Order: sequence, then structure tokens, then C-alpha cells
Amino acid sequence: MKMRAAVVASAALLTLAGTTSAQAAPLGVDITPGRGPHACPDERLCLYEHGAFNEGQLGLVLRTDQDISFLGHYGFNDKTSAVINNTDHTVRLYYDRDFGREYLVLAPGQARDLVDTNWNDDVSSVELL
Ligand SMILES: [Ca+2]
Repeated sequence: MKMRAAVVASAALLTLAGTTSAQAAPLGVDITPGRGPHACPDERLCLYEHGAFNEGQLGLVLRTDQDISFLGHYGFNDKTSAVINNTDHTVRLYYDRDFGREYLVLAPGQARDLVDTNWNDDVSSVELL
């Protein structure tokens, strides 16, 4: 009986958390048109389709709080031209899917325009350490 009561109590707590704190709910991955650094919310890693964080040309922003083993699943393979890491994690951007080949490291809070680097339109997977 005691155990059952505990399960019910924790289920109620989860429901409460879900209704009162929409921002804390796991986002997973989403893709939205966006322009500029403000298009990247807190706690997200954001991949921008165009350089200068889409400031010069409106484009898509992929926003995630989890690893992505292949950006092609989201139509975003070899598209990233700028990145913002608004998570608390060190992030790795990989050339190949499944976290393969070389990676570029971004510290928490770091942003980078990739246009003039050899990473432009070449990222295929991302990992949050
Ligand atoms: Ca691009």
C-alpha cells in the first residue's frame, strides 16, 4: 500500500510540473524560421542555416537540448553555417553522422559563425557532453 501511494504521489507531482512550468518541459528538437541570436532560447543548442546567425538572410534554426546522431533526420545535414550554444554543456559538432570524424568544440555560452571556416555546410551530427 505504501509503495502504491508513493507512485500516485509522484505521478501527481509530474502532472503538476507539466502544467506549471512549460518552459522547463523538454523541447527535444525543433526547427523554426529565425533571425539573430535571440532566436536561440536558453538551454538550447541552435544551428543556423545561414551565416551571421541568419541576420542577413532569414533562414531556419534547428534548436535542440539533446544529441543528434544524424542531422539529415531533420533535413539539416550539411546546412549549418552558424551556431550558438546556450546550454550548460560543452558541445561537439561533427563532420560525419554518428559522431564521426573530426569535431569542433563549443564551450557553454559560445557562439560561432562558420561561414569562413571549413565547417560551413559540413556538420552532420552534434553531441552535448
Ligand atoms: Ca548553410
